Amino acid sequence: MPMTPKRLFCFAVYPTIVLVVGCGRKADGAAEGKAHESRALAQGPSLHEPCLERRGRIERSEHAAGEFPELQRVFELSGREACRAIDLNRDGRPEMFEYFDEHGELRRREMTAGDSARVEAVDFFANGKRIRREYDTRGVGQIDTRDYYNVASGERVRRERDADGDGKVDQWSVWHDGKVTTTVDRNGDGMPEPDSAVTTDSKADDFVAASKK
Ligand SMILES: [Ca+2]
Ligand SMILES: [Ca+2]
Repeated sequence: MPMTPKRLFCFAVYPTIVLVVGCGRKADGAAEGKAHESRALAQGPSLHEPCLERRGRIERSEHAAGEFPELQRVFELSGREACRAIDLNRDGRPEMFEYFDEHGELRRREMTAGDSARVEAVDFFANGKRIRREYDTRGVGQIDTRDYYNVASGERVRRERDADGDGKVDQWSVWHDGKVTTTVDRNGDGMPEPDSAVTTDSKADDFVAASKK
């Protein structure tokens, strides 16, 4: 399932809204640098890092109705919280996983896709600040898109994307002044064609389709 603006919104602002509105597909009305680098983005097959599968003590919180756990926190024997699984839409299954480093700082956040357990986006953090987001926009268990963030401002600054899924970057986007400029590699030489540059409003987080070669 493609990443929609609504799902992206849920993912982006979850920490402040999760316990207020929830996110997901529930039908009850709940809110659901090196710019020209062409290295491979592939990973997988599973992008999920074990959380509930880990050895440790699991602490559950129950929501008001008492039917499903909203939050399952996994603690190591040392007492440190290793990760947590969050059921955003209260359908009994977690849509989000968060992982913490030895200092208790958030280091990784996964978001699953719709009705499946497949991970479709992963945020990476350093000292609690997001530095990168990776997407599996094709739903095949491989990262095809990476966004990079300005740590100080929290704003996204650039994107590398393998739109045709051959493992090589073929699109480069740069955010600037509320706009985003994207260039593409049409001829497969690993470099963007200068006349391919397109600048659009950056409000919508649409993924640019692959160019024909
Ligand atoms: Ca759920
Ligand atoms: Ca490619």
